[in-house]
Amino acid sequence: PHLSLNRLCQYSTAASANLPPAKTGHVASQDEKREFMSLFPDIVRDLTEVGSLSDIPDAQKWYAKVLQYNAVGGKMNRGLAVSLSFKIIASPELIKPETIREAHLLGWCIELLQSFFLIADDIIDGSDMRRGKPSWHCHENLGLSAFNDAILIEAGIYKLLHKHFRNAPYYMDMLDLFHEMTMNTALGQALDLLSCPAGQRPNLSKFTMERYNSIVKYKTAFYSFYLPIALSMYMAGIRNTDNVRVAGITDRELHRQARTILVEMGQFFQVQDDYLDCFGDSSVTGKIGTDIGKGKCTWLSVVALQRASPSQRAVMEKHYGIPEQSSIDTIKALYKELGLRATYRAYEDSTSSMIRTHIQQISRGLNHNVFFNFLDKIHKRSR
Ligand code: DMA
Ligand code: MG
Ligand code: MG
Ligand code: MG
Repeated sequence: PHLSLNRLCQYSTAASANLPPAKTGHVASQDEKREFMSLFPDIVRDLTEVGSLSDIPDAQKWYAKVLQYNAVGGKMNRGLAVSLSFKIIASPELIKPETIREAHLLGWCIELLQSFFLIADDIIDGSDMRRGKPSWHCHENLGLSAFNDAILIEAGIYKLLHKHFRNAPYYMDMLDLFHEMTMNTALGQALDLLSCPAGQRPNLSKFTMERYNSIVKYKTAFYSFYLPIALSMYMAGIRNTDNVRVAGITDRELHRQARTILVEMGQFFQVQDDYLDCFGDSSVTGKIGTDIGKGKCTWLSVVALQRASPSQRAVMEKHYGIPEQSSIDTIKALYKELGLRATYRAYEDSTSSMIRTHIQQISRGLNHNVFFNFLDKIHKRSR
């Protein structure tokens, strides 16, 4: 069904009042998180108190409000990953308060990219809740005008990069990288949407694991996993597993290696996201699942179709992608009948150990802890 403004928000602010605050998982240390968060006021100031905005005070105030509502409140794994990785791969003389601060600034740029995509994603997916509160388009009936705020946030990335990095030798590489990651993510979102075109029944014959892997590689893995590590590599220069500086900051082979592992991890992360959409606890994830009702090509739907008998497939054909609660319940019951929860638990263990093995197989590349740290953060996650 096409987006229409009056259908945009079924979510009421009152519903969120009953939710306990989102629980924190096993993420970066509290100190690192606090240090990262302590930069946020500077980010808002950089973006809103630059000379040119003082002649449009209303827009200036609005922008600050948009940032405060949308850029914080998540797990911040992506943002924190830049400095965590930088501390592992950079030579000791490079690790000092100024460079850690720069790594945090880049981390905030990723968090802004994430908020930009999430505002749009929630409008598109009809998701009324995010991080335990109404999605931005549901906040104060913003509706589709929320989309302009997504654009504002994206533009902020380039303002920050220009302000803080324009003289860095890797400025161009970083700009290219942000542009490439944005393009990839949007292509992934396009693929995601093509599986369930507006006004049509989902085309279940397209729900293959191969297709699924492409969707999630593009829509999630690049910007969530490769981007933070690649940024830290640009900042640090590159050292191999024996801590010997092996290459310039843009060494292609090392980037290719990192990218391969990180894309694998990102795909794993999105499988978890899909599982949590259906079987997660909203008070922990801070969002309400919409995948079944929207007819998304998810890991659960693909595995279900692989396993379904002809009559079970018919249930999918009839009920998948119908937003009525009774259809959603029917699909959830089918998932349970097919044993998908146990399949997921087995998948989670085997994929995590497979990725671990792949990391160990990197012989002349980056310090393995860059990858292990990231993997530890997502294994068995519930939010
Ligand atoms: C996430 O897909 C991808 C992007 C680029 C935001 P999703 O719709 O499954 O994410 P979520 O479950 O957070 O809405
Ligand atoms: Mg979504
Ligand atoms: Mg989506
Ligand atoms: Mg999801």
